[in-house]
Amino acid sequence: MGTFRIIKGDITKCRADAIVNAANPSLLGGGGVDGAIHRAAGPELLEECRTLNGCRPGEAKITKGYRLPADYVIHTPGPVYRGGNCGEEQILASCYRNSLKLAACYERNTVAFPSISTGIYGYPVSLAAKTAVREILTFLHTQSTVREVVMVCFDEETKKAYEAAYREIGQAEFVIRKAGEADLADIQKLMETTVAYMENPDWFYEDGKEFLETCVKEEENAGFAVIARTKQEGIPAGCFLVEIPGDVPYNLGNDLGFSKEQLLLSAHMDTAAVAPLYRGHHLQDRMMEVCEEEMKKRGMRYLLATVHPDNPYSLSNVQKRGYGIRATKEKYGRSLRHILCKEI
Ligand code: AR6
Repeated sequence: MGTFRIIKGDITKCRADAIVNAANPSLLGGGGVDGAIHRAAGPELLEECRTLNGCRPGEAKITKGYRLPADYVIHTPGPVYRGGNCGEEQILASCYRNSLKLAACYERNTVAFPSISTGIYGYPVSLAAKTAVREILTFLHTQSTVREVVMVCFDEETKKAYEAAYREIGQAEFVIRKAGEADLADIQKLMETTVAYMENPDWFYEDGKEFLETCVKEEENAGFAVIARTKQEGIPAGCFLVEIPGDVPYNLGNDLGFSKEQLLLSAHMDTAAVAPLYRGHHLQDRMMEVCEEEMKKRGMRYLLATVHPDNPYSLSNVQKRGYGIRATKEKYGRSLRHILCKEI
């Protein structure tokens, strides 16, 4: 994962591979940081901007940096703040996301941002900072081209707001509890996000997820699910699903030559999803621990898991919790999987 820094300074002096400009939709210059960037880059920047045909709020376009120390300038018009109910947050999030995607596309390793929309466009800085930091960290946790993002704050108050937003995510506390039917939509969203950001979608086995509903139903004894939420705001941060399949052909115990009696005491430690923003908090491990405790209470003996052999993250996670590789074979169509087991 790349690094994120917050500094006080002037972005026009920044030696990043690319700096971001809080532009307006014409891309033809203006006041604030936009004016400062155009002054420092020289008139060639405006000439190149004229060829771009403007840019919609939330989108981003790239030019060379000319006389700036930065090689490139990524221009993104932020939203004008109109009270917060006009889609401002989504547009601001898109500014950060699209600027970072463009930087990665141009293989830039370091990117510097100003505080988009919090000057002339009037976005309250404490709110803007939360959205900005969330988007930047999510991006840094899910790709490896952009290695450093620097937030360049022009004044102390802005810097403090970004530092507070960063602290809030870094020091987040979580509540992990049994998931119920009311959590179903949040769990589905967590799983979709996990697949969307995965390096190799083949690592995630998406079919046969009908049991998800079984997992969250109180009366069912065929599964168990937990959801992790932030303590402060209840934001869904991760989920873990366990299936208790019983004596059926797809019970993984069959791949390990289990007897009928053993099959009835086996649980599939099936699916883990952690929101990219909250990676690094050991959530998968903590959720798995809760699930293992529950399986113990229910009298289960064999905890079974499958991991794609090329997925080093999941493999080291489960091995650290004491699961050993018992077999490696093609499962779920033609995809290779290690089958791991932990006896409790
Ligand atoms: N380096 C870093 N940050 C700066 C600099 C600098 N040199 N100069 C100002 N800031 P603003 P917006 C900070 O108004 O709200 C333009 O006219 C500033 O203190 O530049 O997105 C455009 O053409 C504030 O914290 O951008 C648009 O019309 C932050 O940069 C409109 O302003 C953003 O303030 C965009 O408004």
